[in-house]
Amino acid sequence: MKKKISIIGVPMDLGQTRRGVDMGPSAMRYAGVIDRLQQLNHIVVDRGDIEIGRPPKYDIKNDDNLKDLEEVVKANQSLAESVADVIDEGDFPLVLGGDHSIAIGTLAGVAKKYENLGVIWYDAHGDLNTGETSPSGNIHGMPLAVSLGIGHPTLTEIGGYAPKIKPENIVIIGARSLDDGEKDLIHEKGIKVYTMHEIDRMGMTLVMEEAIKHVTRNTDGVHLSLDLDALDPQHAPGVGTPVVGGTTYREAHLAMEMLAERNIISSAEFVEVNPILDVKNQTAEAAVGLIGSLFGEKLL
Ligand code: 4U7
Ligand code: MN
Ligand code: MN
Ligand code: MN
Repeated sequence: MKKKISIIGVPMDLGQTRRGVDMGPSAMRYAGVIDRLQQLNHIVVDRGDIEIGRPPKYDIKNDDNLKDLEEVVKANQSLAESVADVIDEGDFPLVLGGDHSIAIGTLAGVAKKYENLGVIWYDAHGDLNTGETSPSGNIHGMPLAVSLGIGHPTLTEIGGYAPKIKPENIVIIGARSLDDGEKDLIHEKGIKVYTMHEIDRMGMTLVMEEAIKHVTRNTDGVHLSLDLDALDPQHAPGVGTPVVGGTTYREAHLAMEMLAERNIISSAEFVEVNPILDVKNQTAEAAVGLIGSLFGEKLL
């Protein structure tokens, strides 16, 4: 199905401490994301990049264990506005990161426009930390909690409302690294998680069938948040927090192809591509390939 897709780049790297992930949007553009989507007959508008403030000194934790909080909040506020504008204009928002802290702004913009938003969180991690539970103070480990309304109020109130999403509308896929506080939150809120164990055991086909069922029950839109570290580091080496034992290149494509077949995704973001850590832009190219599959690319 032909779509009008608006691309928003977010050169954010302040949600974590490995510099270079701010170049992710460029790397995906150079890997041909626009051509790839135009080849599929979609109309593509590149809205350029969100401006990111630069702190006088990087990686300074505040008293709440949140690094570079002010700049992260500012950028996410403006991202939320851009994303909401894109939806108001009837376009599909495709956000390119940047570290995963930008999901706070993306979801603040998207959820404003949906009553009951479903979320697929494709990631090695849960991103369910708060300043209290985080071992790192890195905000890219917190966006899913923040969107549930859990965490520092300056983060949860971005966009002027909270929460953005409900625990029963979320599915996490590909998890293999969860901190204790995140595990507690998953149990407490009853969040559906397909860890690598379930993917091994059931196969990606069944996992995606169940996941799609889960996020489309009672929802009026579904957001895909894809962290490239969900893929095994063999296939996506250019990420800041790689974890061995991830989904294969083909499993990730199959997941995207199944989402395309069902045409359920109404907004998406691809995050954590770090060109400094990458090998010949392989991770950005993998991301662009996955974007192709999500938007309907097929061999025959
Ligand atoms: B990503 C971590 F402790 N959980 O909070 C943390 F393991 O957006 C990693 O998924 C977070 O890449 C990874 O710092 C965040 C850590
Ligand atoms: Mn809403
Ligand atoms: Mn991750
Ligand atoms: Mn993540």
